Amino acid sequence: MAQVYLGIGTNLGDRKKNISTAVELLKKHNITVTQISSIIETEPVGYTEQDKFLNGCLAIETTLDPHTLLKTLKLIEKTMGRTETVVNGPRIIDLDILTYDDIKVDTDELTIPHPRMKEREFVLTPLKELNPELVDQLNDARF
Ligand code: PH2
Ligand code: MG
Ligand code: MG
Repeated sequence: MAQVYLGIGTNLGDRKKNISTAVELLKKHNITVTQISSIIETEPVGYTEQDKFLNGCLAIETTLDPHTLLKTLKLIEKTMGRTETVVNGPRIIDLDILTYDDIKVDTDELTIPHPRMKEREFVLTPLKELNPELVDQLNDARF
């Protein structure tokens, strides 16, 4: 079983419901959700002309390899009605792989650890709540 941290974000529609729907869909795909952080309201970063987000982090356990997990997360996003908009733009749900055990992945489709997580308070604050040691280690060589 791999120990994985996911970032979750939403700023369209019923944001609270979107978070709980995504958690239910993860479970339906046989992904074990072991921890859910506090869900915080955050100002949009990157593209600022959009509504505030709800953000949080999830700890999950899965037998899926990183690319299969990514495909599953994209499928869940699509199932929930996500469509492509502008980069960093509004989204009904966003599920990002932050870390996967302590492995590194660098392909066209996927980079692990998530390349922008270190600069994003909306990721670091909830992640710190779940695993403060991990956040402290983010500047170590293995990340
Ligand atoms: N996600 C982005 C871009 N900007 N801003 C906030 N506050 N929360 C997000 O989840 C977020 C963002 C791209 O994934
Ligand atoms: Mg994202
Ligand atoms: Mg994403």
